[in-house]
Amino acid sequence: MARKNRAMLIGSIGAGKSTLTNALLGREVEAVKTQALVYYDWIVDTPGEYTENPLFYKNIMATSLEVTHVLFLQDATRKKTIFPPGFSTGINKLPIGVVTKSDSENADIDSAVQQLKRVIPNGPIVISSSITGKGIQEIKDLVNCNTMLDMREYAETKQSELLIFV
Ligand SMILES: Nc1nc2c(ncn2[C@@H]2O[C@H](COP(=O)(O)OP(=O)(O)OP(=O)(O)O)[C@@H](O)[C@H]2O)c(=O)[nH]1
Ligand SMILES: [Mg+2]
Repeated sequence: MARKNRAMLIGSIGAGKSTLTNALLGREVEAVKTQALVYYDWIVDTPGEYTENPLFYKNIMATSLEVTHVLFLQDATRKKTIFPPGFSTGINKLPIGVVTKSDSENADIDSAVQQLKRVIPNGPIVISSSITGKGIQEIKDLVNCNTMLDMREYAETKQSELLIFV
């Protein structure tokens, strides 16, 4: 499918960025540790170090200029978020919050959603699993939206429990 919109994935080491990249693109390979920026079709996958170490924030900002959307991944099995509060407001691109690993028996989805609401004061949040495929279509559809209003209308029309609009 031809896409003009592009997404950059950010989040902690092991949050599931590369596994989600594969799920979004239908690639049947196992993710290995990401060492540098990787460009696949309409996705830019980043190393978790970019989000964990503020010294790399300038790289996130510079790379965001190449995309239309930034996906903020929060691992549902992690108690804490490594994103600073309001982080999405410092990046002038359409934000999408993504809760990853919702399939895990250790997942605390409500807590992950609460964490993301603090990171993304305005925007959609999708509850996902790259293993079961939950939320994958919703993420693709949101990346096809061109404005915050489009994303909001999509979330309202979809009426899915996997999709929250803050
Ligand atoms: N249960 C479950 N495990 C997942 C899911 N997505 C990723 N994982 C596991 O989480 C681990 C890390 O996944 P990666 O995709 O490599 O994480 P990453 O964010 O790319 O990590 P870095 O490249 O180091 O920043 C792997 O063992 C994956 O199998 C998921 O949806 N459910
Ligand atoms: Mg990776």
